[in-house]
Amino acid sequence: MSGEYVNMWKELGLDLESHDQLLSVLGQAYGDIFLSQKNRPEGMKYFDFVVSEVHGLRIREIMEEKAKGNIIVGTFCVYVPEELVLAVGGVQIGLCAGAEIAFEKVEEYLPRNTCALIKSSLGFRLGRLCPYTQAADFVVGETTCDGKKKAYEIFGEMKDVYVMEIPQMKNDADRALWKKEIGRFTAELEKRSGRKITAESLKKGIQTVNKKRAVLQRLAAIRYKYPFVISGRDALLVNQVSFYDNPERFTDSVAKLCDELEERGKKKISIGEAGAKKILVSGCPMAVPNWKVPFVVETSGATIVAEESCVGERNTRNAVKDSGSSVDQLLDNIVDRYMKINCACFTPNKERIEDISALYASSGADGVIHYSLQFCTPYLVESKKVKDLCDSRNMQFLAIETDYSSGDMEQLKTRIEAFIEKI
Ligand code: BJ8
Repeated sequence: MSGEYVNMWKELGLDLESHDQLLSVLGQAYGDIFLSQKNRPEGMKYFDFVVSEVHGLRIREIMEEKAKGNIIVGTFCVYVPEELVLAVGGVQIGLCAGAEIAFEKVEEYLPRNTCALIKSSLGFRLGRLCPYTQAADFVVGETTCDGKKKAYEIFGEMKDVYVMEIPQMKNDADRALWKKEIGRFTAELEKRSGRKITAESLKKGIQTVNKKRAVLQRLAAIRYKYPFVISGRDALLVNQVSFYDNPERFTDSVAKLCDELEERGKKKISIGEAGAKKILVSGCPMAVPNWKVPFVVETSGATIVAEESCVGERNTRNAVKDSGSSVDQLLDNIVDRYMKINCACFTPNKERIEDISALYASSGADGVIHYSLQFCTPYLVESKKVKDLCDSRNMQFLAIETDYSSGDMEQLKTRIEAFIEKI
């Protein structure tokens, strides 16, 4: 990334030396994991460009939005409704939490046995390495798992943090609580932006986010039909970029990619070896730049064809209805849609198991790899339920538990290769 951004990074308070090192490590990893693939779709060039400018051009655009008086909202969970942020003219950014950054410092604040995603979110802040966190006017936390909930108390000592209470169950009382929280968040956004949400602005926000989800669903459906026209790595990258790119431009770029993929499908143009096994990955979200498991899977004789994850299907299924003429009716639609995100933090959560079963069938997968981060109690507990589902349906199943280090790459590779051979 060019030196033209150095002043901007300085103003954002980044640790320039460590930031340079981070960019160089990321550039190397990106080359090895993504650019080395053969026969990639042309449409991925847009995403390569976005990643190459992830701390440059996109940050500049965000700073321009800020200068116009639009609020910048950082998030760590797909439960935070982007529709509302757009309705006040703001920009919502899903903050990275996919790399081991400043873990030594982090462990002065959090127990060592905290999941890597939580440690990473704090690490980027403590290490002053994420321009998005620095640029955000405030960060929205949420009461999902215990680790996150408590880590936001620490995060709040270093950054303006607003916490949304997320229900833990799916009953009427929980819906009522969630409706109240959506109302409280709406008021917060109006206060911070100095703008009132209207039925018109909210409808527009809903439509923009629906289009983004619809195009990602289109991408998913193409992969089910033509599983080898794009790698799982590239599809994951597209989903990761959806969290910080301009929504309209992103939607157009994915639509173009989808057009190309359909053509490739018809012409039988493939990225992989004939006979590769098709894998459904299910579990914890893979935030940028967490690409370890997809890389290992796809260099072991398989292609990932679907992700039951918040960076994947769990976040893109279900649109928000845009019918309704008042803000309150539209807020109800938002409440209903978000209550259907079947995160493992809910209890009971049988809907997630049903989702996995349906996705296995629609994607035509040959096997399921359940991916949990170490110390992530919600997903580790549900891993057994996913195994039970797979056993009862004769679906091949492998559970892996890992972190963001590269220390277990060889071990993972051995297990994943053996699993793929067995399918
Ligand atoms: S809606 S999955 S994005 S909370 S991996 S921090 S659960 S200990 S990320 Fe998530 Fe929202 Fe749910 Fe989705 Fe805790 Fe587990 Fe760590 Fe996790």
